Amino acid sequence: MGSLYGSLVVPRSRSCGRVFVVVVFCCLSFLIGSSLGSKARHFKWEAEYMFWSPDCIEHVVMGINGQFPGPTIRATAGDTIVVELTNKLHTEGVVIHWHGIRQFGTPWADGTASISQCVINPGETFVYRFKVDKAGTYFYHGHYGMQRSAGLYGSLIVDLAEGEKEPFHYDGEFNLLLSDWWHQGAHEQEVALSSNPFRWIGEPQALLINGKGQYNCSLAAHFSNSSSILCKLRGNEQCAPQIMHVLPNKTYRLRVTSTTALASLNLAIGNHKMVVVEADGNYVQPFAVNDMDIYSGESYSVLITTDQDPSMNYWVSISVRGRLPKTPQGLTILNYHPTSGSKLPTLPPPVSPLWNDYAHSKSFSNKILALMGSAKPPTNYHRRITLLNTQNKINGFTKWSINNISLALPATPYLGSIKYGLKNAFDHQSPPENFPEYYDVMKPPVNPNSTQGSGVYMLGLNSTVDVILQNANALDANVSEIHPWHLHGHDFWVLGYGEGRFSKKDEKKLNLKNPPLRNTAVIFPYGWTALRFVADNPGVWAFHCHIEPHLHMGMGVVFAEGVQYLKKIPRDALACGLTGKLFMNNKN
Ligand SMILES: *[C@@H]1O[C@H](CO)[C@@H](O)[C@H](O)[C@H]1NC(C)=O
Ligand SMILES: *[C@@H]1O[C@H](CO)[C@@H](O)[C@H](O)[C@H]1NC(C)=O
Ligand SMILES: *[C@@H]1O[C@H](CO)[C@@H](O)[C@H](O)[C@H]1NC(C)=O
Ligand SMILES: *[C@@H]1O[C@H](CO)[C@@H](O)[C@H](O)[C@H]1NC(C)=O
Ligand SMILES: *[C@@H]1O[C@H](CO)[C@@H](O)[C@H](O)[C@H]1NC(C)=O
Ligand SMILES: *[C@@H]1O[C@H](CO)[C@@H](O)[C@H](O)[C@H]1NC(C)=O
Ligand SMILES: *[C@@H]1O[C@H](CO)[C@@H](O)[C@H](O)[C@H]1NC(C)=O
Ligand SMILES: [Cu+2]
Repeated sequence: MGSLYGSLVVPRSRSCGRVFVVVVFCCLSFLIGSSLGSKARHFKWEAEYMFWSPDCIEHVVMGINGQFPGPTIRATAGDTIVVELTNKLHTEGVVIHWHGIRQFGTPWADGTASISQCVINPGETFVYRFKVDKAGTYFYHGHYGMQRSAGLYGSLIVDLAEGEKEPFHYDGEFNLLLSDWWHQGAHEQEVALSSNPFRWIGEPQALLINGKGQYNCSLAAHFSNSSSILCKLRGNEQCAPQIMHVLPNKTYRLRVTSTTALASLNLAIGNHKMVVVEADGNYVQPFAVNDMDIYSGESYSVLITTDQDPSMNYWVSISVRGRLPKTPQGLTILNYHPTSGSKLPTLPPPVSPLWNDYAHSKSFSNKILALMGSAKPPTNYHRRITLLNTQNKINGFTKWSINNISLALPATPYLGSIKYGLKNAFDHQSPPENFPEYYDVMKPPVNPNSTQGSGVYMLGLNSTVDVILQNANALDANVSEIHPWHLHGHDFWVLGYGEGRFSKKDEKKLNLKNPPLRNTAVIFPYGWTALRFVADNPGVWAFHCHIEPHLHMGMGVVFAEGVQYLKKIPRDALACGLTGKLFMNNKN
């Protein structure tokens, strides 16, 4: 069997070193942590365009401090993160959203353009200061235009506070930040999606694991009958896979996050089962699987045990789910030391489930339940909002709408316009709470036209809100897509998934006993998903499909609660639009 990196032989000590480093780091941080407690962690970042070869082909990507993906933030629960972000993009604004961090007391640091803040102009610096209050696996990404598609993302990992223990054991860990990559630049994609006639961006050219994929060659070429050629990589290329070096008979925690623009993924590791233990920063009842789905916006921790033949190597693969795949699997290698060097696995990569085997996906989603002892949802809700997801036309342009309104973000961030009672900053009519009884979710809309809007769902502070996400047929017959919905500022309980239109009889089947807490939940084609959350975080919060083109086409809503209780919103966050003018006229 061939060697992956011709001349590269990974010395044994590197892998041993990894385990030692973890141990030493834990001891050190225990000593420091126990005497000093939580601390502020400062970062100085510059967002910039740069040349990079994520999939062995050079393109322009959006990076941070010359890195793609951006630097990993590692912190301890209770710490304050301070990121001084300077915009070095020259011709466009930028913001960064800290995905999964609830931003209690700091809604202006949520990093959503037009919602929580004004974009940071070229050359300007904005300071994100917020507390990471809960251990878990998170990430960050751009939240303006399609900057996430351009490559603006990275990992954010929060360790448990000193003295606390995970409800599972592991000897070492790896981080797998998953994404998808197009050769067409993000600006061009944006223009394509906003054009009439509509131009779809198509499937990604490559799937990336920690920002690395291969477009013009394959690590597994010798297992396929296609004409793909075997990658000849030295190991130091930007697109060379990051090999996961492990020791036999150990347990590893894999922190898996998906920041894909479009692709829903299935992750598998040859010959190894994965035990799911964490979802979106919350513990789940552990369960073992051979492969797992992950949708954009989600994060998981899974445990693997290195109990397989250590003289072999094993594939780690990601493949597209829910859309007819036109993108090769993303691959890296699980490498047991010392005997197996950098050899390619002798078995073909795992075969992923059929892209449209939704029963497989639903079975996985339904296995995710809260770990015993986790916070339970309130038994009753105060308000239920049903959100119908449809694809529509607006003056001939293709959009996504929620209860017939396609979200069009205003120029002035809601946080400021609501706080200061500015009447003309956004639509003051509240968006619909439901959709007409007669609407057939199984068929293309009879009248496909909808409208654009910028209204807000104003929630009572501390009220319990149920959201029923209702999927439907898109514009074309027999098409209904997957949409992973992500809520800012809160976790929600996922009370259940179901088929067709949500009805009274579904009500009784909702899980109030051990629903998982999450920040992202999928709606399956033609299905519904029921969520519950407590609106206990004063601020304005986006709730949207995490598929970047869908959000760009209006697939989102805005929630606000308790904004009047916010004392002082940093002016830096609101120095644009009508709030910018307000400050200019009112200098004190
Ligand atoms: C693949 O891309 C890399 C980087 O651009 C290039 O060096 C290499 O020659 C390409 N290989 C093929 C077969 O096109
Ligand atoms: C490749 O072709 C051979 C012979 O036609 C076939 O037996 C095998 O299953 C094919 N493999 C794949 C991965 O399609
Ligand atoms: C791993 O554990 C198995 C079963 O306990 C044992 O047979 C094997 O020798 C161990 N391998 C190593 C490399 O320690
Ligand atoms: C939808 O809007 C278009 C114009 O944008 C119009 O021509 C068409 O008749 C409308 N469809 C219906 C069913 O009203
Ligand atoms: C959406 O709006 C159009 C045009 O106003 C209307 O004809 C259609 O019935 C509405 N659909 C729903 C689901 O409310
Ligand atoms: C909301 O809940 C918080 C925390 O439980 C409490 O401090 C606050 O007073 C409540 N506010 C309202 C308006 O109910
Ligand atoms: C949609 O599916 C139905 C039932 O399976 C079928 O009768 C119909 O022809 C399909 N329509 C299209 C446009 O594919
Ligand atoms: Cu979507």
